[in-house]
Amino acid sequence: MLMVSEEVRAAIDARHPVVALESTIIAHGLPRPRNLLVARELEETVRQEGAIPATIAVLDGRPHVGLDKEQLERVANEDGIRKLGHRDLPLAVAAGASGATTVSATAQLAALAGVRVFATGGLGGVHREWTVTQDESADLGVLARTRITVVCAGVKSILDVPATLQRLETLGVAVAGYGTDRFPGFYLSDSGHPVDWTLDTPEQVATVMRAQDALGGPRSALVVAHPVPEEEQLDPALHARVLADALHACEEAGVTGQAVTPFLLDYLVRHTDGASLSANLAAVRANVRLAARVAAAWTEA
Ligand code: PSU
Ligand code: MN
Repeated sequence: MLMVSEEVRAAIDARHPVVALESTIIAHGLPRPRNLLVARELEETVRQEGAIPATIAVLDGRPHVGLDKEQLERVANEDGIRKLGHRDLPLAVAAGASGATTVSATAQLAALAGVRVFATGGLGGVHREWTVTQDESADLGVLARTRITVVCAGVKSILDVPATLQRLETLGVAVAGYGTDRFPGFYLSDSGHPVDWTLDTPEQVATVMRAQDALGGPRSALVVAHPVPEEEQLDPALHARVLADALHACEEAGVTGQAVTPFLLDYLVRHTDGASLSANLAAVRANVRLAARVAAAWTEA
């Protein structure tokens, strides 16, 4: 049932570095037509670093690991493409549906295919107002039970960052700052919250991955929290102002569930004159590059 592209299959078999990429960021996280350009650019970045990109999505009921040109275009441009968390995968397969995969679904499919390293922008997490809405991304639960290394820029400030860090701790997901002892805030290099561990090189990340496997225990993930370079972050004052407006607009519009994250992301792009998009892209690009280096260090030994 899993459709692994020939190129990705060959790379996995040869222990050549492979980086999984999620597709929700393309279909629902970035505006058209920029999204397709970014999707291609991210794949190209992985290749420049000597690794093979494996973008993951479900097309006509088939989970794909590694997309060809036309398939990537469908993810970026097809109207009605769904957003699929891991719980949606069997339903989408049975219905013959097409959808972009979130971190939770991408992590599950990557692990199934044997891809160990995954790059994304930001993880889903605990939403503000959790006590009322109980909205916590399924990403966290899946990371607690999936042996994958996720390179991300932390979680978006649209979420409750300390609550998300606490949930990661409770769920037993390993978290390390890359080159920092601060948890990054996606658009911002520093969320204002610390992390307990710091890793400074791809080789150190790979050493942790090997220790995870050697130590047994639950098959949980490793989150490598990689801050957006300070000179590319969103201006913190602009960020604080627009975020407050965005959260207010979301509540006013009565947006709930899966629609919350795309609504807030879109609001930020429109009300920062694209500055949030620039910071977003800078973060994702840097993550993809680092993930390729981690994948290389991982497959080397
Ligand atoms: N963070 C981003 N951009 C995104 C997402 C998160 O910076 O597009 C997407 C990811 O695919 C993530 C998903 O897995 O949102 C989380 O959605 P939810 O809160 O519905 O689980
Ligand atoms: Mn959610």
